[in-house]
Amino acid sequence: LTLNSHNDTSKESSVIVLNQAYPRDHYTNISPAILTKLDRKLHLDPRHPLGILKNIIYDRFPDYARHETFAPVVTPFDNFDSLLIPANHPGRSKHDNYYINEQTMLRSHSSAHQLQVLQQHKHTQFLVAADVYRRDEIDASHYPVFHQMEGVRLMTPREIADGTIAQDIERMRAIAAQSNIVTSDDTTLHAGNAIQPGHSPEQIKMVMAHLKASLNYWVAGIFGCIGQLQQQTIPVRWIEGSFPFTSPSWELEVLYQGQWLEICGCGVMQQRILDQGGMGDHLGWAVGFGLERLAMVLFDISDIRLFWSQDARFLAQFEPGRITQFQPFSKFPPCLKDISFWLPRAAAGAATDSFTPFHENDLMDLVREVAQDLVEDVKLIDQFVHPKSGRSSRCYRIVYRSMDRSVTNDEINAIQQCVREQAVQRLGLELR
Ligand code: FA5
Ligand code: MG
Repeated sequence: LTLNSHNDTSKESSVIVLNQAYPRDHYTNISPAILTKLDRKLHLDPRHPLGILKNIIYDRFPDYARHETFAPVVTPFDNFDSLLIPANHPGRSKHDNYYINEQTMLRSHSSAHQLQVLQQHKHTQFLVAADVYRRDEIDASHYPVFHQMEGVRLMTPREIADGTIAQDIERMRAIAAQSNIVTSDDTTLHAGNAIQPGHSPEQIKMVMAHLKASLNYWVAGIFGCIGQLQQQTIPVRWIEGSFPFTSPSWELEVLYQGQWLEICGCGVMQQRILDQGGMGDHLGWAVGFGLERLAMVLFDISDIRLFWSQDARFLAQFEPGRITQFQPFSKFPPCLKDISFWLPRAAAGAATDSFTPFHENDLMDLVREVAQDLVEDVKLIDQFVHPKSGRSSRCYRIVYRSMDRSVTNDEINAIQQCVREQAVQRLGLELR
């Protein structure tokens, strides 16, 4: 275990990210485990399932400009303000994001590049593929690094009026209609998911129709061929959503193997963003796809950690341009360990049920850092409040399992011991 090196680096006054030194401050929470992911760039490998899926999306939208090498280091302005995300929005929290320092962070979504591309390139249609970073829970479908593809399509009022856009919609609809996806075409909008003041309802109807036709066309391209193989239809539904940077907004879900799978968020771009990007004479839509969740069902990959595997038994199974089913190599036995602790005491004088500084993602990140990819799942299994002291107790079950070998009990005991020590030192937890 190399946790000592972590203790040392966290005391240094700067942190090195992609060969550049940044001063640490009270915001710094980027961990050494995350730093090792920054140069993997899985989406740039055409033989990797994420690169294969990315290229399939590219092929479906051949006229869109492509950006896929923007550095993941951005400012909170890029990630939030440029998208009209308000200063007090909970999504900015240190608990949910990796900050290098107060002025610098790892992007949490590919939307962080929308404004920059508009301003610098003036593209009217573009895609941005990116690795994105979020502090989150630990299980088979969550990983602190994942990949997104942003899509943006702008159009002028003239193109809307003269039939250019209508023609494009018809072209895509005709092709999607030949596939076996079944999509709801409900365009009712509820209160709070409104057309922006200043947009004419007739124009927005066309922007929305183009957005839906484009995404249905794309989903038909991927799921349609799989459905044909299996002789079944693929239901797709549009759920109203909410994003500060689009209005109206939706999320697109696909029914696959009995589950509705959320594959993207999307909507009509806020006109203020287009104005700031120097493209205010256009209207537009934007979409953000999550690549992992889609790749997991398409390629039959059951654990999100596998994408990071450097084992040839994983990597050698895929070939550029093709969606093929992953044949899992044997599953190795898990090793379960529980950790029970009292939460830090509430500040003196505060009510007993008052806010305590413990945040679950701090524990998740700590376990990831110590155990790296040996941790498969962390779940809260018990909690109670002591009737006399009023203190809160929690118990989490940690499932350790390697994807490519058997682990020894001694090895896991050492990791668990390290998790326990770090939980005391860094999170102020009192072990039970
Ligand atoms: C966004 O990130 C918005 N930027 C999407 C967007 C773009 C909306 C443009 C409007 C216009 P969200 O947090 O819901 O939204 O993530 C988008 C997609 O990323 C989800 O649909 C899901 O497929 C994927 N995703 C989100 N969180 C995770 C996660 N922890 N692990 C894997 N995939 C995730
Ligand atoms: Mg969402």
